Amino acid sequence: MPDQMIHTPDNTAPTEAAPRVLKVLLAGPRGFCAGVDRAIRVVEEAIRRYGAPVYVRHEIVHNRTVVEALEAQGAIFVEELDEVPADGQVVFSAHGVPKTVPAEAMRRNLLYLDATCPLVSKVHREAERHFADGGPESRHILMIGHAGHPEVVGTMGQLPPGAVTLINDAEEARTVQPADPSRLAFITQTTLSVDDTAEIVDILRDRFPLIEGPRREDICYATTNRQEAVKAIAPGCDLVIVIGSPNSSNSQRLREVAERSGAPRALLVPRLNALDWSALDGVGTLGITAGASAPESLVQEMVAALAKRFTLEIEEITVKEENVAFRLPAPLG
Ligand code: 0JX
Ligand code: SF4
Repeated sequence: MPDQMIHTPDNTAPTEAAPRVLKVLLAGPRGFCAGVDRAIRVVEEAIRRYGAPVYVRHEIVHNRTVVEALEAQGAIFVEELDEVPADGQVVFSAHGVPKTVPAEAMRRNLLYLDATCPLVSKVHREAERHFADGGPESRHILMIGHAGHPEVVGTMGQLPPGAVTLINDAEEARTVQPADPSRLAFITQTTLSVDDTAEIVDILRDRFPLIEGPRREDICYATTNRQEAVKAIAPGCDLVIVIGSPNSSNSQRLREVAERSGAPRALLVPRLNALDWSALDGVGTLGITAGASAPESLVQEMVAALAKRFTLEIEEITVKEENVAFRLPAPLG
């Protein structure tokens, strides 16, 4: 009898069950946008040119992993300029700052670099154009956005107090009572929900037919594309994980969009070490995306950990290719 036909207890023993299959749908685009990439490069380049420490006013982008990596290179994060010493160099975050901030930096002779995303600066210029120096052409501005968010504070702070009224939601759009409804304009935060904002804009245009504004809103390409991508994967998923920080507006919106687009559950998870594995019980298809401030390494870290527990079937679903890049601000570019 040939050797290979001998059945020994070893080769007949049942083998350990293979890990169960988990299908993973990766949304594309996801993660870093051009404004975030530029803002991080501003800090890195400032440290390279001027030496550590370089101060950064507010988290450069809303992500702890990014902040900690820059701290390791010599960045010091502060909330206000008065925490920056007299001879310090300071970078303003991607979200933008009120006009009072560069004015104060100049008054103190601080060397400052502005990492405000060019797409946020564009909204600042729009606001100034509508305000038209408060002259006869001036329009009162309704800003659609979330109270207290640094981008909203920065954009409203381009104009004198009282020039802009914040509209947080559809209810406020229905009830706002501007002094002169014939001289109005609207602008928006760049990281809002595309669908919620469309509803608010419709209400404003209905109530104030003469209101001026962008064709749709000021939501940026990156926010729009990431929401479209999560909409494409959500209906086929039992759970969507959005990698991003709780203080990241665009990441929060991705989580909401996932649930509204058909995912039974969506979780915002800053990174792997915050994942509660029991969330995957009973999940056959998992969607993964990442906010505009979340590094791709955090996605890969999660996929690698999943691969240790499951047999993964990964599919990448890309709804749009992006090729946007911004130059560094003048002193560095
Ligand atoms: O909270 P946001 O989404 O505005 O900011 P985050 O998470 O830092 O994203 C990148 C910066 C976006 C500015 O528009
Ligand atoms: Fe700029 Fe949009 Fe990125 Fe904000 S999310 S930094 S506006 S590209």
